[in-house]
Order: sequence, then C-alpha cells, then structure tokens
Amino acid sequence: MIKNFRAVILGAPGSGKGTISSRIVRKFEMKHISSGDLLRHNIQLKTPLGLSAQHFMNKGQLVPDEVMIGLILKEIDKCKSGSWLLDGFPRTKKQAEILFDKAPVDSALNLIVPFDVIVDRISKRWIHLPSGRVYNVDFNAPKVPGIDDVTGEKLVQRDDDTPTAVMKRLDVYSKTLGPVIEFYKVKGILEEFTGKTSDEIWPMVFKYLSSRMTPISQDVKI
Ligand code: G5P
Ligand code: MG
Repeated sequence: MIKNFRAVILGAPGSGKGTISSRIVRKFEMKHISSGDLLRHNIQLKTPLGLSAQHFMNKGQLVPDEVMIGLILKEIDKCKSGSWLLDGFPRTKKQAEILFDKAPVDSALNLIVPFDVIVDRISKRWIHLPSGRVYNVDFNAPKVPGIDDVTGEKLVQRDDDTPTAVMKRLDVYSKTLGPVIEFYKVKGILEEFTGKTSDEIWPMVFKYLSSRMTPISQDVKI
C-alpha cells in the first residue's frame, strides 16, 4: 500500500471526472484538486487569472500551459504531505512532463465514455459554483430543483456548457489528450476504465484504488 498516493484522473469533457472524483474522496483520504473548479473560482472572484482564463474557457479552448502549471503547482505545494487526486490536469504533454518532474504521479486513471452519451449529459448539468458539486437532472438530480443539497444556494449552468463550446471542447480533447495518455502508458502507470455510466465505472475504480490504498470503508456504495 502506498502512503501518499498521487493520482490524476483523465477523460473527455463530461466523462465523469468530477463525479468519480467526488466518490473517490469520500472513500479514500485524498485531496481533490480540480483545475476547472479552480479556474471557475478565480472567474467568480474576478482575479486577473480568472479574467484571462474566462476568455479561453467560454470558447472551449485550453487555457495556456504557463497559467495552468503555475496554478496547479501552487495547489500541490499546499499539500506536500498527503495524497491527492488531480482532476482536469494535465491536459497537454508539457503539463504532464512538468508535473512529473515536480511531483511524480503514482497512477493515471483514464475514463473512457462514448461521446454521444457525453453530449446529452452535459446539456443537463447544473453545478454549485463555490464547491464544484455537480448535478444532472437525469442522473443525480438535486433534492430541490435548482438548489444545492448541502448549502441551499442556487445552482448554475456553466458558461462553457453551450452546445458550440461543448463540441469545441470535445474536439480539443480529441486532438490534445493522445500524447498525455501515451506519456503515462510509457511510464507504466495508466489505468483505463470504460463504461457508459459512472455507476458502471465506479466499482472498477474503487476496486483498483483499494489495491493501492486503504479505503475509509470497504463498502463500494457511496
Ligand atoms: P473542466 O472543468 O476540467 P472538462 O471539460 O474537462 O471541464 P467536465 O465538463 O468538468 O470536464 P467531467 O468532470 O468529466 O466533465 O464530468 P462530470 O461533471 O462529472 O459529469 C458531467 C455531467 O454528467 C454531470 O452533470 C454529471 O452529474 C453527469 N453524469 C455523470 N455520470 C453520469 C451517468 O452515468 N449518467 C448520466 N446520465 N449523467 C452522468 O475544464 C473546463 C475548462 O477549463 C480549462 C479549459 O478551458 C476547459 O475547457 N481547463 C484547462 N485548460 C488547460 N489546461 C488544463 N489543465 C485545464 N483544466 C481546465
Ligand atoms: Mg469536471
């Protein structure tokens, strides 16, 4: 068993990275660091980083490597001792290489979900912006429509979940993630999980992670 387990979770937009990550951190002592949530937090606070990132995100493009690398390494520095799970980073080979130099990764979890399933899901996504909690009107609807279960605050739809931005994000993903997957494959730490639903994928992820880390509870249910 590895004491400080460091993992990245990869997959297309809408493949369920956020959904599976939130299940992982409920079952394993890991800090969830989501690049998209960090960016949206900066946009909400209107920081210079947020304002420049917003321009790329709303068009479905990647935020420049230098910006992302600085942002993520700062977060990793905050939890030097301990396990973490990076969601949405790396997205380019350069990001993967620099991350590996600074903080070697133990596992890269790649979620493989068909694109037609993804497009339908994203149109029904609602999020709680401050926490990054994700809902879907078909899959995990909030108890009260439009309201976060935990805080009672309003849910919103993401600015980059418009049909045009989603198609662009899927296109960018297809063109850029191959070298990242290859990078982890060559390192011998790539683990792939294929399915049409997060409920299908989650037990496989749980089983794999349980072989590397001790779970908080052995029960796969969340
Ligand atoms: P993000 O925020 O990282 P994406 O595009 O990678 O965004 P996204 O959209 O957040 O990924 P996800 O986390 O993989 O998707 O998926 P999710 O939110 O868990 O699930 C999607 C929806 O499906 C939800 O409504 C969920 O409830 C539902 N769902 C889950 N499972 C099921 C199921 O089994 N069935 C059904 N019916 N529904 C389900 O990045 C955003 C932008 O930030 C920038 C880029 O501009 C990017 O486009 N960015 C970066 N740029 C450069 N480098 C980086 N490293 C960057 N990171 C972010
Ligand atoms: Mg996400």
